[in-house]
Formats: sequence, structure tokens, C-alpha cells
Amino acid sequence: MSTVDTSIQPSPTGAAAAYAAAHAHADPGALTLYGGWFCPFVQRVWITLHEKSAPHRYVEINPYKKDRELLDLNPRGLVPTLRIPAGEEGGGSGGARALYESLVVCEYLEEAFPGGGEEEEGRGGPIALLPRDTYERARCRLWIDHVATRIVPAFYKLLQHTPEKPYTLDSARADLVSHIRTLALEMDPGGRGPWFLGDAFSLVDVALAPWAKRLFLIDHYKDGGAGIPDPEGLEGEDARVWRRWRTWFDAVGERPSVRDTWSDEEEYVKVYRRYADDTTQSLVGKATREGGRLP
Ligand SMILES: N[C@@H](CCC(=O)N[C@@H](CS)C(=O)NCC(=O)O)C(=O)O
Repeated sequence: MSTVDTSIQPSPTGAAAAYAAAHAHADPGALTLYGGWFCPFVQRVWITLHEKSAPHRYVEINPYKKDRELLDLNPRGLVPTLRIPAGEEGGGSGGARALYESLVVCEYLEEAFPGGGEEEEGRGGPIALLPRDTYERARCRLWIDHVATRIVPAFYKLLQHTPEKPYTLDSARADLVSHIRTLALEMDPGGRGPWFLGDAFSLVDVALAPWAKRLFLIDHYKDGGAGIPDPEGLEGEDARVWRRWRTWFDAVGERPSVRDTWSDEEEYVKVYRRYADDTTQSLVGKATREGGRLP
């Protein structure tokens, strides 16, 4: 097994270091999140735990090392992995259960900590991250699927572009921008609030936030950057859609759950260098290189 990616900064820094330290210990009945500070899939789950004020323990691990402890819980050997203590539902057998796949885990947390409704936001209790209306819930899942199957793969394809690729940097950039634009067109017009649903922060925002936060890495590493248009120079629908994107993007950066799970930017720059020069041995990186489906 390659050891290329095992020398990364071993723990969160900045705001995420404080948040992780505040959750280093928890009672034995609490959830445990096995995470990697740099990982955007982990950040989805971390944001959701934060939004839900869910008691949990955070354990930082390096998923590239594939320790026994991780593989026993998750045969795919990926973070995030959530350890769920066996409770009454589990028959009280004492054995721990695990879940993985960031979006599955976020949906699990939504059901385990449903919250009293969107209006509870700001009162300290768990907030609902999916609407009550069944059509609106399904519509959220549709756009979460768009994030997972369009935006995220396009992000890596652009970040891992090198001159040897059979596609151009411009085409990879155009793909990412077009998938983001398609999502921004679906956002509530914004008069009620900045989120995908307007006033209610939801799992659609959670699903995308970690990659939105990492767009600066493309600006850092790739000529011409991520290519998100500046609405000031635009007119009509283009101006409207990119202004809407900016409203969302700025609000996401200010969201406490996003801020508290974010490390120092220079640490991301270091870790993502291997993606930018396309030498990463991560499963996501290899799948992108080989044109396969992301793990
Ligand atoms: N589909 C998974 C992807 C998780 C994933 O790829 N995590 C990365 C870190 S960002 C990982 O554990 N990589 C280990 C490896 O590539 O060997 C999810 O949504 O949770």
C-alpha cells in the first residue's frame, strides 16, 4: 500500500482544533465521529452534529493508514465513520454499530435528532435540516444528488487537471461552473434568507458547503481559478444567479457550524497539493484520475 498520503498534519488547527478539543471526551453512550480534519465528506457530518447540538466524541484519524480500528467499523476504510453505541434499538447486546457514507450519516442524524421545526433555530435545540413537506424533502434530496454526482466530481476533475489530461483546464472549469449555476438557479430567490430553501438551513447547504469552502484551493493552484463569475460585470439572469450564489456562499462562510469545523487555510493548501499535482493516492483522487465513480 502506498504511504504517500500518510504524512499529513495530524490534527485540526484553528477553529476546528477548538471544536474538536471540546468534543474529545464524551460519555460512553454518545456517538463517536471518526474524522480527518481536511476531509470535506467528514465536514458534512461534523456540520450536521454541530447543527443538531448532538453529544458526540470526535476522534481524528488518518484514513490513508487504514488502522484496524477503522476497518473494523468500516470495511471501506473511509472517513467519516460514525460509531453508534448499541442502545435499546440494538437489543442491548453491547456491541457497537457503525455507519458511513457522509450523506447517509447526515440523514441518520436528521432522523435521530429531528428537532422541533425550522422555527427552533436560534433557541439552542436541534434544528430540522429537511422540510416537513414531502415534496420539498424529495426536492432537497434531488439537489443533494446533484451536488454528489455533478458538482463534487467536477471539483476534483478541475483540481486534478494537469497538462497531460485528455481534457482541457477550461473545459473542466466550465463543467464545474455550469453545475454550480444549475444549483444556484434552484435556490430560493433569497428575499427570505440566504440558504437553498431561503430562511431554513438544510442538508442541501450541508452537502455543498465543504466544497464551496474549498474552491479557494482551485483559485490557489489552477491558472484562471475556479472561474465563478463576478456578478458586478454581468446583466440579466447571469447577474441574478451569480449574485444569488454569492449571497449563499458568504452566508455559508459565516455559519457557526461551518466556521467551527474549519482549520487554518494554509493547512488545506498543503494537503491538497497532492490533488493539484495529481499524485494523490486517495481513493477519490484515483477514481478521478481513472475516470471512475467516486468512492
Ligand atoms: N463517499 C464517501 C467518501 C469518503 C472519502 O472518500 N473520505 C476520504 C477522505 S476525504 C477517505 O477516507 N479516504 C481514504 C482513502 O482514500 O484511502 C462519503 O461520502 O463519506
